[in-house]
Amino acid sequence: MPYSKVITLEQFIVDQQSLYKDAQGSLSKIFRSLELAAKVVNRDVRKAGLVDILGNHGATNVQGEEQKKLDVIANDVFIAALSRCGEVCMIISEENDEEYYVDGCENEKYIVAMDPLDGSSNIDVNASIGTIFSIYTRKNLNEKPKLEDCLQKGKNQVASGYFIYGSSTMLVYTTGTGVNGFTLDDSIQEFCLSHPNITTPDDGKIYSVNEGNLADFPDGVQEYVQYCKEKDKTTSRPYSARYIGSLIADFHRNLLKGGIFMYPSTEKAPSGKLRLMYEANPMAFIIEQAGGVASTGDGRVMDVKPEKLHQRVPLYIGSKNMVTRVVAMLNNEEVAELANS
Ligand code: P6P
Repeated sequence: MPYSKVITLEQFIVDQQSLYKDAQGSLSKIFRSLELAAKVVNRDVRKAGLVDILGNHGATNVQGEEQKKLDVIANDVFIAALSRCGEVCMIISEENDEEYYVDGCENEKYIVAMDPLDGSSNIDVNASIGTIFSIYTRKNLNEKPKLEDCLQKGKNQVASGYFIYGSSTMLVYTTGTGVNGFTLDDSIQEFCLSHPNITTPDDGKIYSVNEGNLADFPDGVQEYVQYCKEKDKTTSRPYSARYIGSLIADFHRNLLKGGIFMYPSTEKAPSGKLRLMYEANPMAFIIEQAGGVASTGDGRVMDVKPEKLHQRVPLYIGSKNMVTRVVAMLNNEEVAELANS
């Protein structure tokens, strides 16, 4: 593509900003910081095998998971970049036990929740990993920022997105007016618009779940997994099982091709494994903007009122008809005749 046709992330944001009469460019500054941090993390991820940054950091995070060195590096890089942009008052991170208050930004209104490096168990085996972020605004600017300002329902998000460090490095995000994807052109170090107006098919032929936990799943999920495996040409079954063990990679493939990702409650994770604030909600905002559905099994993900920063929820997310079916099975409801899903 001649570079005269290329739309960089910067140009796209400026063009979009002109759509909002009261835009002062604050969100644009946050995106520029996220972009810079992602380029730094991308550089470190790409050379991870060459520099002694693989292996465990020797610490564990609030989740009780061993922190990989890249987890810690990514967390530090994103916090530094977001702190420097001057628009963010608080940062929530999977790697930090508590909310992080940005010095000198007590009067700013933006809050960022993030998983700085999701899929960290895949770092040492060169599988796709990524960064997930979610952006909110504080409602009461007359008071100093506090924890309660963070605990907002996902439907209050002003933006969400993810960087995927895969066979190419991409940014996929939404600000509530559709979903767009940008691919990093290494030769000019610019994220360029490559996937405008992403929508996800109502039906898909891919299901993503860790079937090793099948015996622990709720009955409705076991029933749905069995449904996915049945032979029925009219509904394109059996579906294909695809599970990388990295939410961003599984989500991204299903977003583009159609499919469902499930992380149900299990005996080991009675509330599910994925975190509401910086995994389920940001992905839910994207999938809904792309025409899909995100459910906890009991209701819409973005309607859940968070009680704790690192709260977990079961997650059923993807093509509308596939999620609708598994939720109906979970709730022993008659499955209305859906298109082949
Ligand atoms: P399991 C990665 O650690 C992660 O948080 C998600 O990216 C991924 O979808 C999930 O855990 C995989 O969990 O229990 O199937 O290994």
